[in-house]
Amino acid sequence: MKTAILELLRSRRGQYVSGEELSASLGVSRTAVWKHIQSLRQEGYLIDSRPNLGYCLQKVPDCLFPAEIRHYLNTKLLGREMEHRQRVRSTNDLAKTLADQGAGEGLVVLAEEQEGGRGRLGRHWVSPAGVGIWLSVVLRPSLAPVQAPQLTLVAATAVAGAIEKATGLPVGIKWPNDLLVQGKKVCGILTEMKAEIDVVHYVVLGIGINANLNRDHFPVELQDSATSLKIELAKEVSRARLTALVLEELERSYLLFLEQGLLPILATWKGYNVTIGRMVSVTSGHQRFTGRAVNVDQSGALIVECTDGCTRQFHAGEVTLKQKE
Ligand code: BT5
Repeated sequence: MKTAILELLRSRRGQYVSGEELSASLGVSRTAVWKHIQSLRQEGYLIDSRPNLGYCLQKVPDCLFPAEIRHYLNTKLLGREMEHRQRVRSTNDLAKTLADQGAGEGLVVLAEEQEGGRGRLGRHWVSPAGVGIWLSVVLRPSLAPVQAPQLTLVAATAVAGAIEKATGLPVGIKWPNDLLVQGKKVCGILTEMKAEIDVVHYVVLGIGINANLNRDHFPVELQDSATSLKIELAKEVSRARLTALVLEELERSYLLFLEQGLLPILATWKGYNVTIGRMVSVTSGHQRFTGRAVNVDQSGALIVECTDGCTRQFHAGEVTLKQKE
């Protein structure tokens, strides 16, 4: 009902809609309308009310409420169901709990703040309140578990496209899961799955986008390596609009991947590549290799011609780009 009231006010933005009209067209009492208006105000919607005129929506908050995202969203699968929280430990953790309880493919979990946002290998992901896009998507692809990491490349390509469309900023992808703007990390992706030897039960794709963070939201040690869209654009972005765009691009890339495999995704991925052709060092397990990254193959693995003369294939790992020669 609250969403219906919001939509009606939104469709007449800047105009006053009488309590009488709201209650008649939605089939609830005027007291109920008033209670929902109060609740919307508590969520940050600026709604003016005037005697004899009614209610007027003046400002919507910049938040990740499902109603705000749906307003822009044009998907069939992703975001049909959404769970929003003000604060969670990690959206990936909540998404996994919900997936364990049977959540369907396409569920999106969003949070304004993460207290225990995670990167790969248990690393911390800085996720302050009200300024980032911290979300996780539940997928149930019929894939072999070894193919699941390919979804990281699918997601990276989709998010890079969404950010470029929304902001015009040039985005680079550092294999496998970092999105960079001006060489600094603006987004990270964490792909986790529940699987048995030969079957994936579900994949949770966690996406963290530094949308409106200021420099001082980052701890000092990250201030030279991390950035946000706001820092790069010198203005804020609409998080709800960007989230909708991310989900649309992700759905398109995911369905293409399921239908045609990684090849068409890789073609787009290569347009964002900042890894191939560069001298890199790759940490994989406890080992570290140095060499020239020469390709990403059809399985999504990074191929490196190492300085010891061996060509190696990495399915996972941490890549550091060396200074350009
Ligand atoms: C990642 O790991 O880049 C994956 C980040 C995924 C975050 C999303 S948010 C929604 C979902 N829920 C979660 O709990 N996680 C996902 P990795 O490649 O391991 O990079 C982690 C490293 O990036 C850290 O060790 C820091 O050096 C750096 N870092 C941490 N927070 C950052 C931030 N907000 N922006 C840029 N760099 C950051």
